[in-house]
Amino acid sequence: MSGRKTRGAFIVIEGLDRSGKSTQVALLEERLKGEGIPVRVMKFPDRTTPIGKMIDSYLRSETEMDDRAIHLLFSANRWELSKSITDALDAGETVVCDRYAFSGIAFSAAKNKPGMSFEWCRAPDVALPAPDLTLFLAVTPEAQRARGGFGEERYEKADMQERVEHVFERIGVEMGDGSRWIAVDADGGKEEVAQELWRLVQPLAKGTDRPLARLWADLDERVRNSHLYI
Ligand code: DGP
Repeated sequence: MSGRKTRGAFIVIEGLDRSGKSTQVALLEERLKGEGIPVRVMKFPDRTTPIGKMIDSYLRSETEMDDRAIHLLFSANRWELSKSITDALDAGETVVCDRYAFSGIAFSAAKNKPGMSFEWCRAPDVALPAPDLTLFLAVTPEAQRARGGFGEERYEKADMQERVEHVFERIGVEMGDGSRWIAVDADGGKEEVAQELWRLVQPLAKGTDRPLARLWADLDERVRNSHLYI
């Protein structure tokens, strides 16, 4: 990298199903490569690992699983690949990730099952590498419908998506100052949305000198400092 920084930046793209996430990740990858920036694209769930294959089978309704068990598998899938993320960042690559821990909370908490509170759903992902920037693609139900409606997978139903959106909203509020989590209006055309994403990503495109943070590290600290931590 020219003007080399300590590490690559970690960018996450989140959103509801049919929000144009995967298209935008591909366009962002193309743009970064065009600028000569080394980029690593990742996607969660990563369905290629043994854990990912179990998730894939669940999403396609080929297997049933306890809601808590599948939640923990989604998280385990992120943990098993977390070293690939940090290795790529250390090597100076910009990591662009299609979904991450925020989907983990949103889709599981949206099930409204006893014992699966927001906090419970967040817990297994505490201390994962924290993105430097998460861009949430906000899309209206009308735009979702106009994009051809949902597919066949387990969560692709309008009422579920509505509940998922509410949890994402809460995550956005709790992420704080607006520098690490930005909601982007994704109802527009793909070039228009891509332009806006690039405007937001560009300041980080050459990497960053900021130490890599950990997700919800303050929660981790609180537990460590309490008498509950052995
Ligand atoms: P995708 O491959 O991006 O279409 O995602 C597959 C589906 O799985 C999608 O409906 C969102 C959902 N999903 C993604 N990550 C998680 C997660 O960590 N937990 C749960 N429960 N669902 C997730």
